Amino acid sequence: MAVQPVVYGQSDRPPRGDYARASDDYTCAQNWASYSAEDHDTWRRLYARQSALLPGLATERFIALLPNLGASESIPRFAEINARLKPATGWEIVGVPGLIPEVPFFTLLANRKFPVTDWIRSPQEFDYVVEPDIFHDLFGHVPLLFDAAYADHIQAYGEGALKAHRLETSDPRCARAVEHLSRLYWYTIEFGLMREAGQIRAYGAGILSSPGELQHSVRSAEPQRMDLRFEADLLACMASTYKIDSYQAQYFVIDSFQALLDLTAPDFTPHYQQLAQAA
Ligand code: HBI
Ligand code: FE
Repeated sequence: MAVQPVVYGQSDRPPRGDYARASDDYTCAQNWASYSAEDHDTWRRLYARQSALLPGLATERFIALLPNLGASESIPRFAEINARLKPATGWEIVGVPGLIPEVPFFTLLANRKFPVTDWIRSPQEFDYVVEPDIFHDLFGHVPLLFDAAYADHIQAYGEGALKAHRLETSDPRCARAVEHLSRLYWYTIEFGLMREAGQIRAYGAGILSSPGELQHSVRSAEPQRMDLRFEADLLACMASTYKIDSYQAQYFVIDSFQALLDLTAPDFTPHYQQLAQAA
């Protein structure tokens, strides 16, 4: 079935990926032979620049797990990563042509399948690419899938997001539940900070894959940094809008992945009802 292309947030631009080759669940096999020498060189340069910036800015846990990607001189093969990832936390990465609709995205996460865009940015986009490419997804998201608590949280997010989608379509008191929950994803999995040995460190994929935001989010005096510890913090996070094309004005700081898993374990229905009333 030729799937409908979807681009998150930017409806006026054709999507980069070739959605015609994706299957019903939006996944497509990684065609490793199709990468050019220029593609591999872009990966090598992105990996070298970003990994040199990590010490003192990224969480030690991320730095320790990064070598699980295997290749730094060329684009990793998904099958080789999966040979290590599946036994570690039961996850596997699957190729996708780019951003996919919410319910297929949540369904993959709920089944411990992490969607990884299979194309890489052009050399001209070295410093910034509008849609997440393979470097953002592999370098930013995949190393922490080797951490048990983080891996459990991401699956719980997928299951919770499918529930939020059911709730917002069946219960008017839970209006915009998916949007509210997506903000939690944004402020943790994409742009989250963690307190580690009393220091602020980054674990969000959007920060870890960005040369500028890694420094800004951890060192700059500008942004607000709020604790994400208690239910009130969770509601504040889910009530906070975000920007997709500039540094965040605020960040949320967790104490550990286990603490995030515990904080988000209870039923979110009351949170959705409270947020729908407040808006
Ligand atoms: N699709 N491939 C891909 N990767 C994402 O990170 C992604 C997506 N679709 C939707 C989405 N993220 C977020 O908007 C969800 O929180 C809804
Ligand atoms: Fe991402």
